[in-house]
Amino acid sequence: MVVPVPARPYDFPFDPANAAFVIIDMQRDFMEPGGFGAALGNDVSLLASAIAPISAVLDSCRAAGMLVIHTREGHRPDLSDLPGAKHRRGRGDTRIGDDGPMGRILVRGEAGHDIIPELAPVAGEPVIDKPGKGAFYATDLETILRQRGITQLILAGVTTEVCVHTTMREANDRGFECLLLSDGTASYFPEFHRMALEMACAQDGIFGWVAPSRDVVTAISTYRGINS
Ligand code: C5J
Repeated sequence: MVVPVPARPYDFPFDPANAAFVIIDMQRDFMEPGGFGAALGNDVSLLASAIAPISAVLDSCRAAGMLVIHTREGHRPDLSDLPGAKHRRGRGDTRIGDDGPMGRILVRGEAGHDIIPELAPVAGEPVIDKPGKGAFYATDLETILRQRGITQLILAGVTTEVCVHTTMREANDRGFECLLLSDGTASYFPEFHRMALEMACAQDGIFGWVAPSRDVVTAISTYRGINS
């Protein structure tokens, strides 16, 4: 059943039964001081605006029984999945694998790698650990989505122009319809955030759709009302 969501560049033909909410990298390493984002010289407070919109959509999706997927960017403790080309970039004092206030930077199992408590996964929600920016690269995300018959992705998380965009582009080439939450994504660079949203829906939706969280929440409520 399709519940249209007002979106750019035109209404998104939302089909909640075949959609997943994919929350990208809402990890302490990006959101809090002392993690990977801060090590690269960023003001991490700029990402906080995404938390409440994501939380609102997350509550709706859970209530509607939709598939929710969380991703985390990070590496094995022995860094065997960390390409030198990635390791060498970012020439600050602290790099991936180094010790920081939340444990080793961007390493699986460390406190900084955890998803922030406000958006913590619950039982049954797959958590995809990814070594790259895109959530499809070197993960089983596509298998999980295909097994569930998912054809549409509602994408949220950080950062808009890096991991969210990379994942949207990978998903687009795999035939998934993607909607980006305009307020449930954020960047350390507000201008990049704005342009990343523009890029997604330019050219009549070259990569997909963009809509605010409230319109997705309303659509999910409508869907629940029809199906109750
Ligand atoms: C970055 C991400 N920005 N999750 N990762 O390095 O966007």
